[in-house]
Amino acid sequence: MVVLGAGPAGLTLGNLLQRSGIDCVVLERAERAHLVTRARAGFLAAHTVRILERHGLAEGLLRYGQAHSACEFRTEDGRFRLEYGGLGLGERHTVYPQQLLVGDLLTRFLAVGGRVEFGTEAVAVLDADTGRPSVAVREADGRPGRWQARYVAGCDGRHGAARRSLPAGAVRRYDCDHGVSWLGLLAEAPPSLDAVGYAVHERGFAGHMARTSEITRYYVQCERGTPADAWSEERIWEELELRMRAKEYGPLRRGPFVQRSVVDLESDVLEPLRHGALFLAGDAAALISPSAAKGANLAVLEAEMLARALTDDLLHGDPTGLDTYSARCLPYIWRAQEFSHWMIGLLHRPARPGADGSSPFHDALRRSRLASLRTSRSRQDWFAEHYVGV
Ligand code: RFL
Repeated sequence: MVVLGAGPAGLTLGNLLQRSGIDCVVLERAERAHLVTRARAGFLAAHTVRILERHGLAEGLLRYGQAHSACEFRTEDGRFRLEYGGLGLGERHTVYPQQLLVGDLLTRFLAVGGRVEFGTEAVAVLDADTGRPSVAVREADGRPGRWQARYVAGCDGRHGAARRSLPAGAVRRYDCDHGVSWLGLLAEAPPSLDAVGYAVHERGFAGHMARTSEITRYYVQCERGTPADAWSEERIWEELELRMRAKEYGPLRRGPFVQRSVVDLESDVLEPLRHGALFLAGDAAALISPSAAKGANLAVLEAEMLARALTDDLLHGDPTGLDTYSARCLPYIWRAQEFSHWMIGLLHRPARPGADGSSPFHDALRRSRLASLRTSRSRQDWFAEHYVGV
């Protein structure tokens, strides 16, 4: 079994296969040091924690992760707080930086005899529609190489080789560009509030999310095409304080920004998540905008489903799970996409003044959507269930 990519999807899958006694190698383009320092996600759903716990992969996050169960909306109509841990299914997030989770998964995988080829870039998946697929790679020393396997798992993200290797017409891609961009920042500063902060402002969205007691993620909506280094630190803090209405609700705790990137909010889903012997999981299967923190959670869910299906096939000769893998994953993916899309509409003023959907009418709809979330208990329960659930 060859797994492309050592992110949450590939490493969860690798761990589960290796423990079932299925020989597998993970091919990873990056070096190990890069993997375990690459900050991305942080909010893990209760279901994700249960999966990782079930397979003995949750030690680090249970020890160091922080339970999180509230969010605060700040808008032109005032602020309100949702204690979502007491709503819906009564579940909470565990905040645990993705790079720490990846580091834990990697350590466990290597400890059970798993093999990761770092610095090895998959170039193409070949002959996926035959019984003898292979992966053409560029080895760490630059030389070409080839790996043969019974099955290949494409867990190498949206720009990986798995997607590129799909022949035209083999899968259908549903995609959406939400027309919104965020400047994503990691500040070396303690969180400023004990909740996720979502600010809707006429100048654009701003977000606050705890990562650890010393690191906080912030987002500032920016114009499409803005370079990540376009704004000075001072300007970013001023913009954040303005949009988060710090004068009314309290100052932000400042610190240097240790990472910046611009994220264009885009989503897509491939259907089906299989082409012959090539299976897709995680961002390679479906890209989801970070507006509702679903990507890493879906990656772990799909990895568990794929691991079970591969185990049934390879150890027990039962291909049913592989045959139904795509159809079983897609409802979860679409449900997460629908909620993320709804969140984008909740948090942003219409993106392109004058373009379709950017009318005062739509702005008023957004305010009404926030008002019903503020006042309707059934709406709050619905929100909580989808916000923490997968
Ligand atoms: P990853 O993590 O991108 O890992 C893919 C791996 O494949 C490697 N790779 C290759 N290796 C070999 N050959 C090739 N040709 C290769 N091409 C790529 C890469 O080096 C990499 O190591 O995909 P995976 O495993 O599917 O996991 C998906 C998640 O990483 C992603 O969905 C989340 O980070 C999304 N996301 C969030 N998800 C959450 O569940 N909760 C959050 O709070 C959350 N916050 C976020 C996020 C994503 C963000 N960005 C980067 C847009 C916050 C941000 C800013």
